[in-house]
Amino acid sequence: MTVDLAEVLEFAIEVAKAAGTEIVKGSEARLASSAGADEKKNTADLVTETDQSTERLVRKLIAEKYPDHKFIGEESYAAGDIEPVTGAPTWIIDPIDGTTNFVKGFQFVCISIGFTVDAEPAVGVIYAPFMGYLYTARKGNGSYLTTPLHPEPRKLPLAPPTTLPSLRGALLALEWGSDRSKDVVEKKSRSFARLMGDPESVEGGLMALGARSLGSSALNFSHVAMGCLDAYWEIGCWAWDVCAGIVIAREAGCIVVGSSAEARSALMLPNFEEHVPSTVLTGRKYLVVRKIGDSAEESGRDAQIRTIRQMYDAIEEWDV
Ligand code: LIP
Repeated sequence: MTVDLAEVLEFAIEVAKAAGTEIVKGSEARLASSAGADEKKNTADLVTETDQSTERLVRKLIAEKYPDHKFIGEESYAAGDIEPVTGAPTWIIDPIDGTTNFVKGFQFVCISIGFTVDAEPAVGVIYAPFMGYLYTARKGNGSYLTTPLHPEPRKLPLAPPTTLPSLRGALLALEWGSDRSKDVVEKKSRSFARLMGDPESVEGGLMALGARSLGSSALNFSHVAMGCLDAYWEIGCWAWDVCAGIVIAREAGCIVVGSSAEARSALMLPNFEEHVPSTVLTGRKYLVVRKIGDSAEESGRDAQIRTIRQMYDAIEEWDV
């Protein structure tokens, strides 16, 4: 099946806008009725009627336009419709990424629409309707952002990439996620402590400049693509949380890798991005580092690889 990726992107933007309208409408209805949210896995993993209605809308629009394409969505998966990622053209959707934010009325909420060909993310659209931020990317064609303040698409990253000589200058995205079991919370806490801690008193401390938790994996990827976050690490996300973000980040010159073991073996290869196993999309472990500028001491690409190594030296992983 041949796929016109430019057409897919245009259509994905239309779908994202329709989904955005549904999300805003859902939010207004919630505020008027003070509706609650249902728990999925536990009290830190929520779903609302708007997650479900938005996914139904998106799924219907895609099925009408591309009846032969496969569909993987967070809420369809939760309802037992479990499709694996194969080589077929596939839409991978999170109707609301940032459901906790949605429930609380915190603005970092988006629809994330990814599209894969040969199991590789090829098109990504992320639309944050409360902020009016629209991120778009197509493999090989760069990634772009439009906002209410700048309605003309701007190429990402938004400014020429600066150097990043050490983690001390890095603003990181780190999330608590929804798995709060003892082993996971302890490994995460120790990892956070090393990334953020002062080496004078924290063993292995890298003392990063700061950390943010936007509460949306897709928006964390997008902010690294913009260049305003330096890196984002999380374990536990699903393909629908990251598919669109992977395209947007890679097209903005970021490096996206999976687990530490995968990243370390891939980094040994000369053109490693071509060799990064396609399990990155579904591997549940993600590290993304922004495009970095060249310095007199090292190329931007070497600085990205060094940053990945430094972060993975500080991080303790676990099996999901
Ligand atoms: C969320 C992610 C977030 C992660 C949460 C959750 P949801 O997605 O985007 O980064 O920390 O565990 O997976 O549930 O809002 O679609």
